[in-house]
Amino acid sequence: PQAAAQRATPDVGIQLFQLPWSSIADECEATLGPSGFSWVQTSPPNESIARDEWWASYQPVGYDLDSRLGTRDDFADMVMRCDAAGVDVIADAVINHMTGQDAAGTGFAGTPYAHYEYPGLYGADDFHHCGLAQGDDIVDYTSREQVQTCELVNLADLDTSSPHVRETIVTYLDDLLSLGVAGFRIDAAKHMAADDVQAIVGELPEGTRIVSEVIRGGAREPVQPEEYTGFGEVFEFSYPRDLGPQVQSAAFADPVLEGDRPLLVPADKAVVFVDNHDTERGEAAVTYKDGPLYVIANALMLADDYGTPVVFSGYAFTDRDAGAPADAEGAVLPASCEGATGPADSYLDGERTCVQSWTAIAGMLEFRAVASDAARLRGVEAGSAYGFEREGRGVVAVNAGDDDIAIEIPTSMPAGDYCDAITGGRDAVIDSGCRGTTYTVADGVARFSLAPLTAAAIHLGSQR
Ligand code: AAO
Repeated sequence: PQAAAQRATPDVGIQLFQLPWSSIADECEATLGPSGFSWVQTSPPNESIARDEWWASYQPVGYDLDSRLGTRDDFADMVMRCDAAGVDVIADAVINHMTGQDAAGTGFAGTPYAHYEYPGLYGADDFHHCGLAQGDDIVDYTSREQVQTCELVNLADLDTSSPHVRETIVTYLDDLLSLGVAGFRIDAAKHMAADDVQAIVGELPEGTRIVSEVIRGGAREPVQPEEYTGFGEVFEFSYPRDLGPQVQSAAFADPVLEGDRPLLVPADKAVVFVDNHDTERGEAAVTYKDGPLYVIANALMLADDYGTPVVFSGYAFTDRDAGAPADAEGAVLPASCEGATGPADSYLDGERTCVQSWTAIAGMLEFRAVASDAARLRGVEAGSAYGFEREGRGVVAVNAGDDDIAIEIPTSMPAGDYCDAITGGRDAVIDSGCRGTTYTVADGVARFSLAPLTAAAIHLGSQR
């Protein structure tokens, strides 16, 4: 039966938040490549202010690749090793702004700077000073002018309409491309006019992947993600805002399956996620702190048919600002995920969540490889349980509630026994049977008995 389970190469990313380059390289070889992640999104690679908080990475001092996460050589080595493992690198590009500290200082790699003065790169004339609010800060997101010409939390806002600024940014991005990165997350893209972003990325080689961060605001916000889809993809925040609360409340509703989902960008422009480094500290309904519910949310996303999913993996925190564990010089410590198979009951601050290593995630990547070309059929609800079929190729089911639930999902998959990809992971079929739970398809129905807070997934490649 495994031979029938042809595999596509699914487009699935993993955000490895604040993980040093040497560790990402190890992850590419040990886990990301073998599990079938096609790209990894890194934290910003350039020199930033020297502070312990994670968000120091979002205050560029310059574009030398020398940061708390590693040197230029470390970065280049990571890109090569990931590429050899079949994993593209998407770098987080902070190009909307420079630092936000009022006082002058010295960057992580020793470069002196002042607010609005970055020797060799930018001077006072290269920045917006909107004059619309105290301290030039954005206070009103319903004003396009404020959003795009005032400062995001005091960060020196580059005038991205200026030829010099554009050239300087393009030179930086070209440098990263010369090391082999496949593309960029464009940080704070909402705060740059879409025309400016388009002009900048238009200078990059064709095929460079661009994913813009444009947080979907309310209808009253004039700057919408749709403006940024002409030259790349965008993170679609409506997706986690829909999925997360459903999982959290164990009350599922089917998405609209015909065409693109309302209020969401077209599927081929959408990068979707359960949470990211901002939302796990903010609006996300479900994060690593929710353990099994987080597995359920990720399983549903990876089984779904809308957008390109990106899984998030960071470190545990109680203080929102706390950086990843670092040495005395501020360099973030390497971390290994060996032995991590699922969410822990509790975490110490700074402990890596290692989501990329979880058995269920590897299993769902295989599910996606086998089933993602098939239609996503209407879901079935049974109390707090919910599931759906990817027509003829896979079925996923979850129970987000507190009671045992039996759920039956009609399917055109061949009758037989299947090994569960959630508990059995990738290659869940073994000589003696299944690595994890066994489920049966009979009479056109897949039957699952699900304990509270568990998930199940079967696919053509997991038939016994
Ligand atoms: C730090 C300090 C500041 C200090 C500053 C300068 O915390 O106190 O002033 O340094 O010294 C990160 C951290 C910041 C940090 C910054 C620089 O999060 O704390 O500031 O680095 O070190 C907006 C942007 C969006 C941005 C987000 C944080 O549009 O681009 O704010 N995300 C990226 C990164 C992020 C990073 C930066 C940008 C800066 O991912 O990590 O900041 O490089 C509404 C708007 C959104 C807006 C949010 C937050 O969203 O729509 O556009 O995001 O508000 O202000 C509902 C609503 C939704 C709303 C959302 C809020 O869901 O529907 O509209 O809630 O969560």
